[in-house]
Amino acid sequence: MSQTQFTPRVFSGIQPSGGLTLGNYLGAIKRFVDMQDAGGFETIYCMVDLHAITVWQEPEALRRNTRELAAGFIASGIDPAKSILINQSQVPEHAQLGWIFNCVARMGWMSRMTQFKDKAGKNAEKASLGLFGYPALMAADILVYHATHVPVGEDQKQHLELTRDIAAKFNHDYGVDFFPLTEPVIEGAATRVMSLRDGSKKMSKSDPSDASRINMTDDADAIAKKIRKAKTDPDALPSEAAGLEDRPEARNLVNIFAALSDLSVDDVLAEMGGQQFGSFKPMLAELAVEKLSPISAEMARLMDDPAEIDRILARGAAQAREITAPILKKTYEIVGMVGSD
Ligand code: AQP
Repeated sequence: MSQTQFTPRVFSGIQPSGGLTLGNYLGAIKRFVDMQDAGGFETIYCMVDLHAITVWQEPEALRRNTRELAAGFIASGIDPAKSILINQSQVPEHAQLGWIFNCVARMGWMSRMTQFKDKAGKNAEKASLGLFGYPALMAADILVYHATHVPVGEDQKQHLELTRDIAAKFNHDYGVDFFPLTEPVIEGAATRVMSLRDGSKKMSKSDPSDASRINMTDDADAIAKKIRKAKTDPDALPSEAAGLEDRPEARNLVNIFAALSDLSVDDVLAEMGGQQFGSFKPMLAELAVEKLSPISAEMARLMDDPAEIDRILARGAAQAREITAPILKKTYEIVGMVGSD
């Protein structure tokens, strides 16, 4: 079978399941902006509202969080004139392809997803079916654009492998070369930003402890206080990255510093090695405020005009459907749905 050449296309999304965190910013959005500005790719970025409701969301909070997330994307540098910006539910082909992929993915594959186990915990019986099926919809989000590259944080690696498995099984079962094997792009110093209270846990917007994360809407005082109180150990910073092994909290703060300043961890430690946290933390707080304050101020300004955000998302959905409708139609045709041929 000849190898199809796919248009270089980037897709990624974030759930509007709460306010944006520094983890989402460094692990995802900042890199979305880099890929948009680097050129060479069509870029599509998404507020994945259908994923958010796999756990309970108050409707008004979901609406607000979706608009605030869109404001966060734009304030961070996503330009709706350069990238397609959408909320998932306005592009129905995501969910339609998601159903087909529910029928391609195997129960055994889904049962191995560690994020489901983490999120459902001991209460798996009470988790929604949507939470279990989430990775098949995520595969559809990506493949309904024939996206070739997906920038994500480390925690999404397993879901990206499943996306490739689904594409490969679909292509094999139907004897086609229709869906690409998408490449995950997991790069940079902050692919896994950890909780400020526990270096073994990912910083997460749904962590019950607000002190565990920096929210993109935190003011300068809140950021400084959370960094000052961040858990650390009593030792000074090492001069090389190897010295951070077995020091998860120290490594986390250095990774955050490196990612915010666009330096490597080695460069940061070459300069800061030997410093105590008493002097490093205020520098980190100052850097975080310098980088995040302009974004949160712009988010607040954009949130003053939610109708404009809605217009941007509606325009994005129309552009997106020019890509997704033909891909879904062809998928239906391959699968054998009458009315699509
Ligand atoms: N701590 C993190 N470090 C680096 N990257 C992260 N991402 C999330 N947390 C970190 C990346 O952000 C993108 C969007 O993630 P998501 O909101 O769709 O889902 P999530 O990974 O489950 O994020 P949260 O904050 O933990 O949300 P909740 O609490 O609702 O589950 C992804 O690219 C992810 O890798």
